[in-house]
Amino acid sequence: MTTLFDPIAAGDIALPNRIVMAPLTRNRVPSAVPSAITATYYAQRASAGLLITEATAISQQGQGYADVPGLYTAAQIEGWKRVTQAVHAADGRIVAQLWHVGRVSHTFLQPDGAAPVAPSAIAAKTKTYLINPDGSGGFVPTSEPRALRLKELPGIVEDYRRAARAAIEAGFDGVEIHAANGYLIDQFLRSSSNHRTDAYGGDIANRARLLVEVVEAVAGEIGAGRTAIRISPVTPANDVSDPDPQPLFTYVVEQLARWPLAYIHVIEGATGGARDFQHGDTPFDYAALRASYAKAGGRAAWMVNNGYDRELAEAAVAEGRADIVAFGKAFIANPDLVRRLREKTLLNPWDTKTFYGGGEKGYLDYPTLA
Ligand code: 8OZ
Repeated sequence: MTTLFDPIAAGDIALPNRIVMAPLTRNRVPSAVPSAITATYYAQRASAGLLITEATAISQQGQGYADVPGLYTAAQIEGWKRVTQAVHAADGRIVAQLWHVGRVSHTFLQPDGAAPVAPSAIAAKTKTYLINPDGSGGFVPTSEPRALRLKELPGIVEDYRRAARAAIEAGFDGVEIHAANGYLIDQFLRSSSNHRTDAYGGDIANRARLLVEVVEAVAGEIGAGRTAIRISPVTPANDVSDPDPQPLFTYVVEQLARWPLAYIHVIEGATGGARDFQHGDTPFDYAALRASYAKAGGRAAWMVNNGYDRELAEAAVAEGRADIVAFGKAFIANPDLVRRLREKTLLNPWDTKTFYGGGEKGYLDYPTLA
């Protein structure tokens, strides 16, 4: 029987166990340049089968929150080198999550104070997080976006490609393309946020076109075996929805089967919320999604996430519903989560007050077992 503690190959990345640290935004990276505390935070958690970085902007236009990192300047690449070196010195593995927020942004963060960009000029009823000059933080409504022009889309794909190259230069073991949680790629996928009438809007193939082009560019640049992707078929995060997610995401995974990717990372239900969240009367069928991927020839590891505890994770892997399980909040509070799951010890509780912003408190000071 397969357990969480068995090794697995995720494409070209060899994982010593199947317990992965989920990407977690922490808003502790001023000027978007990772620092010594970023390196310590990830190195503390290096016993994970794999670390996925917090969402990391591929361009300034892709920035949507205060004090989140980027991968588009030389200083950012140098900052990430400290992180990957510290993780590798601690025998860990780490991939960078590549992020363009699309409309989930604020003019305050955009180049020249411009409007954030989106598939269509439809504002998200959601908030972003900004930090005031005095250091205090707060959530504010996102700005009105403008629709991307057709001729701008190759430039967005190019920004993903360049960021993937930068990730390899910074020493990462691979990248995870963030196509979840109502950010740019997901805004194109879902019909609530994509009202385009060109080749990137309308039917499913058109709405998935940007995703497919980004995967093709990134996999072509750094190798499919170092390229992964995260999707969230039903999440309402950041005000996206689609009345018919099953055929949409079936098409997406059938397309993803074209490349021997590292892993497919699926958020089940509402991100950080109910696992059984659904639109209308039909529950989303994750087993059918995985079967469609396999039927199309997909061989990447299948990673699941959202509200897993030890029992649920053990069962998912033992019963073959997943190859790998990503843990979020539990990894914030338990740097030695792998050991604690193995030894079935109690977990430290997390402190929601220190999730976003601040310094070492709630970041570097969670205790490990003696
Ligand atoms: C929490 C706060 C800010 C951003 C996501 C990148 O949901 C995020 C995020 C989460 O994917």
